[in-house]
Amino acid sequence: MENKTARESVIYQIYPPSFMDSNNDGWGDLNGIASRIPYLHQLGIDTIWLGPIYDSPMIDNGYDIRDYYQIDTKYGTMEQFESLLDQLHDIDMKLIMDLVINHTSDEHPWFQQSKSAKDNPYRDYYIWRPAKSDGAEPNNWRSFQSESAWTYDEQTDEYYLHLFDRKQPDLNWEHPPLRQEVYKMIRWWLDKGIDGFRLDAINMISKHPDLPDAAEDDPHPIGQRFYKNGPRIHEFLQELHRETFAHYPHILTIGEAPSLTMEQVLEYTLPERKELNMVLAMDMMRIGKDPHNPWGSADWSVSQLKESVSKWYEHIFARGEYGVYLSTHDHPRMIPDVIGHHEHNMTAAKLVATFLHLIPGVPLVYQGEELGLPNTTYDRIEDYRDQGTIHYYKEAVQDGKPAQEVLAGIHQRSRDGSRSPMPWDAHSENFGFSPSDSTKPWIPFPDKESLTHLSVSEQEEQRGSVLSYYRHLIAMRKQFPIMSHGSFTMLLEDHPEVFAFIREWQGQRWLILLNFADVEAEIDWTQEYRVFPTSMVKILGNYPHTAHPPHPEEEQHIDDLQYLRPYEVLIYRM
Ligand code: TEU
Repeated sequence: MENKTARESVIYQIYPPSFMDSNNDGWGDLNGIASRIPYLHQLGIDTIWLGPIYDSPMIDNGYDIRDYYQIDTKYGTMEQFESLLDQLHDIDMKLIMDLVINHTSDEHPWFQQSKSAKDNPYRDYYIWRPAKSDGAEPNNWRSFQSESAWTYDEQTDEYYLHLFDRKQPDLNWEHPPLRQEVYKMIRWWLDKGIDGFRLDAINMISKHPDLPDAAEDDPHPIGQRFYKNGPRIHEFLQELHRETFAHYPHILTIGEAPSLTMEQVLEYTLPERKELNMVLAMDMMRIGKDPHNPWGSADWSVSQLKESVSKWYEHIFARGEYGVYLSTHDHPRMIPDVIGHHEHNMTAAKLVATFLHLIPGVPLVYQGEELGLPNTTYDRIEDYRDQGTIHYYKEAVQDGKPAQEVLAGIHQRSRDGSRSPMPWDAHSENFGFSPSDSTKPWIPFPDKESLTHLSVSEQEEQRGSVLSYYRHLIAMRKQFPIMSHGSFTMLLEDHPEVFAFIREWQGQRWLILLNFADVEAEIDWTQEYRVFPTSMVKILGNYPHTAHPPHPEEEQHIDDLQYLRPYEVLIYRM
């Protein structure tokens, strides 16, 4: 895709199990999504990233693919998929699919063949190794689920590698026939007219050929330095591009490629390298999380946020593209990190929204973020569905940790925190997620009372709702190219609470002020020669009486602006 267009996108992530159920099985589906097209259209987004909907045993909600060419019956049929795609295209909306090619399900026929015999033609589609001479596993890598990255298979007396769950064996990209099969499948989908892909865990497809042991103090997950950004990654991506994407010039390709350096990001995304259109900037979501312990928390601070935004802007913006997101199906929602006081929840949700749409980078909105949904926590482990969460709970409790303490960590960090169903309708027992009131969703709704006023039906009624604020912001992004293309200058760099910056584009200058604290913040402009003295006009704010549409143009002076209220947002044209 041409970079100008890519940069102007607003992408919305649909997590299919939890978006909308049309056939009353408590599980989201394609017809459910189709029934909500008017909602998506009104939100103003132009591109949908649809989570995996392929045939799957669903141990990882579809990131474990059994058949790349089939729609899972839980989601519907291929006809329904094609109809959804047509309906979206009719209103100029794009659909990109999740492409999971680092691994498949262990129920995929390739794996079934592969495990059956060492001389099976599919053997090398996956990564098999014998035990070490002392009987130990082939190496000491741990999976993202924290268990060993190897599972023993009796049939051929060898271990297979899986960076994720044991039911998600890693594909062997060193094996050319496997790569050709993958390319064929990708072309098949692109020939259907889809608009591109989000490539799952794509920087992990090239493993160090020796699969060496990692140092014992390696960060979680142990062994990653030998498979993240591995030796042949760019050779594989360029071949992938040549064999597939190059023949479909209008598509968008977005790589999920955690923990890259900025130099590495450019290697994935510089247009002349012909690999991917963009990668996702994931580090903002990692703030507040302990890098060494997937269940531990760390401090969250505005200065870390500033560091991340500046880093991506300075190194990438002038030369390549990147997507920015603050929540997704893999991370707890961001709001709780930001929020201190419940009375300010909605104001804080609008602050988060403004931040996402005003910083440089292509915004990705995760379903429910536009409602200001908080992170979901359950009091009983039985309500959790994520395998990694359940595995961790069992292990920790077995090791003698008090259950309450374990649950507290899970509340902070479980992926299920962002996976509860969309609350569509406040008047229905199950929030209109399924047609029948009595249908239980696959994962429970959080506390009903708190959810009622956050539902779509309630928010559509309220002028000052988070939903209407999102709609407004997205419309602004379409109207004002400065929001996508403008340069970025950080102000008040050392302010511990206020995130302030200027965006500039073709003679226009906007000043954006965001107070991330739950208390009033004081601003001292004297050091900021770049804005002083300046007269300006307010465009947007998130406090009720300053809400959009803006007041009639009224000049203000920067030196009158000395305080920001808790979680206040102000945007000015200078
Ligand atoms: O996530 C891959 C990923 O790279 C991890 O860093 C992710 O942040 C981690 O699992 C969080 O606990 C992708 C998908 O987004 C995820 O849902 C899948 O489970 C995973 O790949 C395997 O397909």
